[in-house]
Amino acid sequence: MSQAAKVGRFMLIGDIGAGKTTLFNHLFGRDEEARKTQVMEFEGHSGIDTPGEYFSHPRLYHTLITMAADVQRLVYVHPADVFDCRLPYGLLDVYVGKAIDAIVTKMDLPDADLPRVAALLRDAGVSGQIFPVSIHDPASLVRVRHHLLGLDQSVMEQA
Ligand SMILES: Nc1nc2c(ncn2[C@@H]2O[C@H](COP(=O)(O)OP(=O)(O)OP(=O)(O)O)[C@@H](O)[C@H]2O)c(=O)[nH]1
Ligand SMILES: [Mg+2]
Repeated sequence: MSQAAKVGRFMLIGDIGAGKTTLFNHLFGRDEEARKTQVMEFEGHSGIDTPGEYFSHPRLYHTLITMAADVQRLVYVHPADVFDCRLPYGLLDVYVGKAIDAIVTKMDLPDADLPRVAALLRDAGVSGQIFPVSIHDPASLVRVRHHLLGLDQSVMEQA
């Protein structure tokens, strides 16, 4: 069984510019600058990256909700320097009984405030793990990769 099959598929959701694609590219070892995401992007059976518009425009929520039903892990991506959170109403209902994880991006920014953002995320219904990351901190990305892809450090180094 592949690693992806063992850990299940994840889907990144979050506002425009939260850092989803940057993270997605790093997770899959792509050293390229993120361009604006226009459509759902699939990485095999492991992961789905979504455009921020699906999250920020209520008329597009149904697309996220439909897709969320078909993934094992929902991962909410939120920047460390943004102190409001608008998780779409109903999105979490699809996930009753399942953990929803969060990734707090841009921890390198001067206004980053992890405790404040973590409290916000818990209030919004994030029940699973919260991972602080920065693209400038490779160790933070290793932890997330391990969690989402089930890959350990040695596998990464070989890749
Ligand atoms: N300083 C800093 N900037 C970051 C980090 N991660 C992402 N960014 C920047 O944030 C901006 C937006 O990143 P994207 O990955 O395109 O954001 P997105 O969530 O995919 O946005 P949409 O595709 O519009 O939904 C880019 O300029 C990234 O370089 C980080 O860890 N630190
Ligand atoms: Mg994107």
